[in-house]
Amino acid sequence: MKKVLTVQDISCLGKCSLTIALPVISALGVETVILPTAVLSTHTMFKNFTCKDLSDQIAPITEHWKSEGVTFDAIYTGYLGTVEEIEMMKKLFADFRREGTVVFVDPVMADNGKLYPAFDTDYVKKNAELCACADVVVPNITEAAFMTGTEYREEYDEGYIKELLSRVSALGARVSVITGVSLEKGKTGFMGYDRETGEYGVYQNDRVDASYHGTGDLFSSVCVGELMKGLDWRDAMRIAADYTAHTIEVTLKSADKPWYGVDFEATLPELIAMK
Ligand code: PXL
Repeated sequence: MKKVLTVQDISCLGKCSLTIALPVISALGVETVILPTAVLSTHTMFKNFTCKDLSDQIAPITEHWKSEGVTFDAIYTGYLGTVEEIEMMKKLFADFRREGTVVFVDPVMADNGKLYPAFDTDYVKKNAELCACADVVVPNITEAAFMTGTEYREEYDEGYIKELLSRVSALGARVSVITGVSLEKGKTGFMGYDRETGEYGVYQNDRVDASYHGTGDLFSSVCVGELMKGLDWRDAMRIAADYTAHTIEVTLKSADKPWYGVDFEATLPELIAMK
């Protein structure tokens, strides 16, 4: 059985990060090892959430794993929180990377042209360094613009996305994918570039007019699970894009609380059957 390590926070209530990655990747038939970087009472869309940093646990936990001779088929990092933790990820990649290990970095830090409140330019710089150590990176347009010092545009064309892609690709990952890309009115999806083959991958599905917390984590978790099933990155990401859009549609039919998260539990059986 394939084994993935995912490193991100655990927000106990509300759906994002580890409470999505663990059930989703497991449902795809892949063993999911977790390394929680912080424990929060809820995700950050709630008021008055508590947060306990767990970065002092990263070294002892990973040292124990090393003494057990543990290896991973993929390492997937999401929301991390501090520059120190990002730095620790570089060491973790070096310690656990083997021939064929897929290092997948989702540099969660910004959206809609803005950094999340907790982050600054040092955090952006560190994330760009982390992307340089990865095999696959999946920034959204805002994250890609910040990491490459490119102007963020709300209105853009394929030329702008290709320029962003070439700059993200220059950071060093083999596959660079920009998410949340809309190349036609009413559509959304991704555009990616494979540095080894020089090929682009573009996928657009119907845009669901709603924005839910945690959907980026859902997209990335599905990508990682599907990559572990042996799919090509373009197919893995097409399934992830379709599944995420479908799950948003299903969630729209229930109570309206976009800040809480999506009802992925209702759609997991469909994900398992998707090709
Ligand atoms: O969904 C990404 C994410 C994960 N974890 C925490 C977050 C966010 C995004 O805001 O705040 C704690």
